[in-house]
Amino acid sequence: MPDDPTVPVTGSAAVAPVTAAEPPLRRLAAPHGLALGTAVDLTALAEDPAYRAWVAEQFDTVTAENAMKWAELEPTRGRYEWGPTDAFFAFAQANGQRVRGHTLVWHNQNPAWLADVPPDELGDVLKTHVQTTVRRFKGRVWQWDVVNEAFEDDGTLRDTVWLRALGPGYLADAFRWAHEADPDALLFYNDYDVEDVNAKSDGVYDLVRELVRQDVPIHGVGVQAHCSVRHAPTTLPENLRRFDALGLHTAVTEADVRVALPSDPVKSQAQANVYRSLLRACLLTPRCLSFTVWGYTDKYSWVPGWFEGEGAAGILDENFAAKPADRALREDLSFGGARRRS
Ligand code: 9MR
Repeated sequence: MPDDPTVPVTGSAAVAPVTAAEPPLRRLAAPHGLALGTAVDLTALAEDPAYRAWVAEQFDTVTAENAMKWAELEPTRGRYEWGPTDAFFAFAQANGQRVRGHTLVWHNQNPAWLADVPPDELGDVLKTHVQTTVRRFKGRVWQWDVVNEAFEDDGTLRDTVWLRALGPGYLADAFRWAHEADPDALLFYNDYDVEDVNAKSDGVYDLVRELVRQDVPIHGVGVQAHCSVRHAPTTLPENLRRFDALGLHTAVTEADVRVALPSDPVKSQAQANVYRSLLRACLLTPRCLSFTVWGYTDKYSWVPGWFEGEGAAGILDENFAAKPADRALREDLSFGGARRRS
């Protein structure tokens, strides 16, 4: 394989294993001003050398798949457990990787003790959590998912513990609290099923436009992009463009593309096409900063546990062999001129 990242990588028909001589994804992405990332399973990172090596070599941004969620950080009220996350940051630093912090305000994976907090104390408790966490990693988080999944499919605000106790103002407050704690971090709103222009992404658009108008410190919108070959976005470029036009960064934050099991070559090729369309949408959007896959190998994928009969959603199979999807990403990053950043 050529060592020059501008030379195309070929061969999506017959999928050859990626060899050590090939340029890593991160190097192919660099001329585009785009960071290539993956979610990281910290247990696999500690126990599986092949997994660890691939994360270290291929990606320039990493997201802890679960370890930075509130239930993991503060299982007992008032006692933060930073150990696993510190190890994750040390790994990222050793490999020259930037961290996407995931996530501060969510309705899921919150500590059990939160259920016993009286509603009139929830605002203080949330502020303390946001600021304790952001301060702990001040200067070391590139992008924070400040608020995650706050919308329903119809574009209204999701009925969560936060909306009920604090009203809709909790969204702006969360961004202000995070900004106070680390003025240099890029602060994102992040959600799923907002890839297309649809009722849900319209709701997100209206919210962030209003936050921008009010000078609330929000800097970006993350589209998760949990897709399937049977349900692939068709209007992602238009959608990202409208957020870009507000002056906001965008990012593809959790890409995966599941197929009905068992997979076969036709499904794998269809999957590659979806990955390719996600990446292209990001490349077409001047302020799209990063393209993160939600786990790169099927070996540790969350998908089969959540979608009965579906899986094989990653770019590498369970044996770390490249699928057409991996080749498609390499091809698209290799062909075409580097995009101009605005
Ligand atoms: O991949 C994560 C999985 O291991 C957890 O069990 C699950 C619990 O909610 O969260 C998964 O990650 C989610 C992410 O944090 C937010 N967007 C949707 C992701 C997939 O469910």
